Amino acid sequence: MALLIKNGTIITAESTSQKDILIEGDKISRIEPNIIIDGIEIINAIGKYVIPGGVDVHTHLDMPLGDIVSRDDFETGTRAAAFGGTTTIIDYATQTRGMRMQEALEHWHRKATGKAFIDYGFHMIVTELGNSFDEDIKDIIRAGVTSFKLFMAYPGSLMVGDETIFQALKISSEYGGLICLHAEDGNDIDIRVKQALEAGNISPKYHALTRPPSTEAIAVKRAIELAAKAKAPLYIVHISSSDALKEVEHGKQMNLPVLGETCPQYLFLSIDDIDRPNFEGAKYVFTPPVRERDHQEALWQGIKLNIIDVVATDHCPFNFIGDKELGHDNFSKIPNGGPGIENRLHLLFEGGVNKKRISLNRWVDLVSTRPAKIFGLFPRKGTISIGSDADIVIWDPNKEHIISARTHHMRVDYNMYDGTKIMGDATTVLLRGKIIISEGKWQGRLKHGTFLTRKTPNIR
Ligand code: DUC
Ligand code: ZN
Ligand code: ZN
Repeated sequence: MALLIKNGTIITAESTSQKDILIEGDKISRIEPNIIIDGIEIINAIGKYVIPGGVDVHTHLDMPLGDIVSRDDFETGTRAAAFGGTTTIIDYATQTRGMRMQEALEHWHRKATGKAFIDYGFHMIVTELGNSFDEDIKDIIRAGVTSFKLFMAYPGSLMVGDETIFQALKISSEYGGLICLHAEDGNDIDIRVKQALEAGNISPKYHALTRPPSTEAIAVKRAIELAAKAKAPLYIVHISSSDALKEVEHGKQMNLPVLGETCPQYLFLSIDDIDRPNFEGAKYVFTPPVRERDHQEALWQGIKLNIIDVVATDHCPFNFIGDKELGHDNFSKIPNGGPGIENRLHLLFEGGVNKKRISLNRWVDLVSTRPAKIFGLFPRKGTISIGSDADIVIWDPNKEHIISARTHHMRVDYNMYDGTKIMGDATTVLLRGKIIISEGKWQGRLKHGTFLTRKTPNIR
């Protein structure tokens, strides 16, 4: 089956061009001006941008948290992602204590197989290394899961000590893997949380006030020192503050292989949101927390200066009714996480391109190309080039779209950006040459999202 995309403006991280794209089977086979072939299906992209499908490298679908589970599974989450122009995700599989990494991976495969509408890979969350960690890390990398996440926060559940982080950095880098770190000082935060609750401070905003920027920056600094000692690359997930950003900048200035990720919530939301009345602030409880407004501009600046490499979502949806309410009388019991898988390209386009903070090419780089490169998917994903998977989004820069929980496709009862006006939207979306959304209408009858075995990361 062949398909021709005509008359669009192709935007990649490197270039902007007026060319047609021929797709044969799963792949892009020709990119040339004015391709004419009779008798095949044509998509007319006149007046539209033609971009590589978005790559969201930070999601939590079907993720258990205490007695509840994140509300989107691999079916609803990947469908919502596609509506926003994302065609690849990397989700976090979790190895809990006492469990081998292989077991966790099989478990996550069972969650996703046959359910996903877009392609997916996994990272492995590691909560303990165990006796055979060297073998385990090697096996997991061989299975195509080439990155691992460790936590410096949540003592008693996810947090690991510096010795574990150091070992993981060393061993995984020997086999070409990449360590992703959740950098917040968990012990310091726990003391602050206890003090707040003892003083009767129970409302959602204390989630942010007990995790000040210093608790993030100190952890980022320590993490970079550990990575330098281990001579290993390091990827800091969900950077939320200018303080943490400065540590990453410093690491980069020292020529250390440190990479930074931020998320739209840190570019668009602030402490004013978590302080909304009637417990509405709970909708904005995720970790690290929202910050004072001036951190937003610092992060945009970090994007401009390439201190931030990737914008991912950390999509981890819980309902306001029923889920977030669990913390009505105690902010520390509010499930941590917010929805966003559908709106990443929208928000970065509006706040970045339309507000003239970044170019169209940098937009594509941040949401597709750079994450694909870093996490071993390039050039199969993350670009429009001959031989790449035909994961393509037709983006209409003139289509107005107001974000709303009433119309979004995520299976969650609120949207953190409700009412935000976006000029620009994904209108047609292709996954490996198959049209899954056509002019805004769902066409994805088959769940033909597949697991991606990733190559070793490319951090340059
Ligand atoms: N960290 C994440 O990356 N996601 C959800 C919660 C958390 O602490
Ligand atoms: Zn985290
Ligand atoms: Zn996360």
